[in-house]
Amino acid sequence: RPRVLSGIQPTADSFHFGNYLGALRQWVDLQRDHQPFFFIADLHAITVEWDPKVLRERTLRAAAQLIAMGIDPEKSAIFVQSQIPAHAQLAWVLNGLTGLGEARRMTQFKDKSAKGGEGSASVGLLTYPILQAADILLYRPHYVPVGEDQRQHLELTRDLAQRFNSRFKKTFRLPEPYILKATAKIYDLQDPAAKMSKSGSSPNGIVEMLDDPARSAKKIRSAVTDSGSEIRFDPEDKPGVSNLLTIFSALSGESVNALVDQYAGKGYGDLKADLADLVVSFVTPFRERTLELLDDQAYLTSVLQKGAETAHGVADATLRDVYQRVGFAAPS
Ligand code: AQP
Repeated sequence: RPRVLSGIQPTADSFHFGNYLGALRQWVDLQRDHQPFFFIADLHAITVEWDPKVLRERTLRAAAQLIAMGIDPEKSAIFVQSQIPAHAQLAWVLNGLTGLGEARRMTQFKDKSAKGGEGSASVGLLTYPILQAADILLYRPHYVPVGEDQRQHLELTRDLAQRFNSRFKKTFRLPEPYILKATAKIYDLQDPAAKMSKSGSSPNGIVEMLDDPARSAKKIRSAVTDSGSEIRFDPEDKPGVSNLLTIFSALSGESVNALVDQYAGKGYGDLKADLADLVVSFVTPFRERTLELLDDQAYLTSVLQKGAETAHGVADATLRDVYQRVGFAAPS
């Protein structure tokens, strides 16, 4: 079975709809006929300010949310990145193969470092995509399910894999991004030109999966819509309504065209009210299940331990090949 791998940072108390529709939902689908590795990227989480206690809590919350949304620990290895030292070890090797200019060109680094001025960004923020390349290449996956914002990092990953393979010996598989066009980028409800994101959004522009469902419904009902009153899918002229239609379609399983037909002659308010109800019925059981899982920390820890064992087996073998090929002396 082809292998899939992806990760998510434990940098918020809750995943948001961008994470879920852009990436996590595909994780759930792909685990059925693939060999899946999913990890919680706590090494990545310390490239920006963090609090150790909160980071530890969020790591368990992330595990609980993954299981609650349908990642099955019997099918998928769910693990914590920092528990597999090979990630940081391979990243170090790849650092030596990455140009400074190449790293600086990453738009996520440019955007995030521009916020506080490049001087205030950590070196970790610059080398973030190199660690991400290591995360991926260690497991030799065929596909990496992510949102559109990760496409450039995936390209760097492929470049580094190719560079390593041609300079040393074929070691890494060139992974394919798995990005679903329809939900590749979910937009901020208050600013539909911007990506829904925890760091960029206005609090009302982001729907958090673990938020009080009534509050999420209110955010949907007060989403910014566009001029005119016609409901049609037109991301250029009607980005607000189009974003709502995308979310509606993804959650309901109905096509965007069917929804447009259904709402012909109706107003934005009708669409938003129905979507708000749909969101409530979706997040309510998810939230209950997550809270239940969080009450059973022994179970969560055992899932992560089992996942780490599976991950170790694959990652350590790849790292051994790498160390040997780059010329590190084998321990006696
Ligand atoms: N708005 C989005 N639309 C589609 N996909 C998205 N992803 C994130 N936002 C959207 C995808 O979610 C996965 C996890 O990404 P991450 O670990 O980078 O998550 P995050 O840092 O919590 O995402 P944010 O909110 O975007 O963080 P900031 O604001 O810090 O940059 C990835 O596959 C990502 O593509």
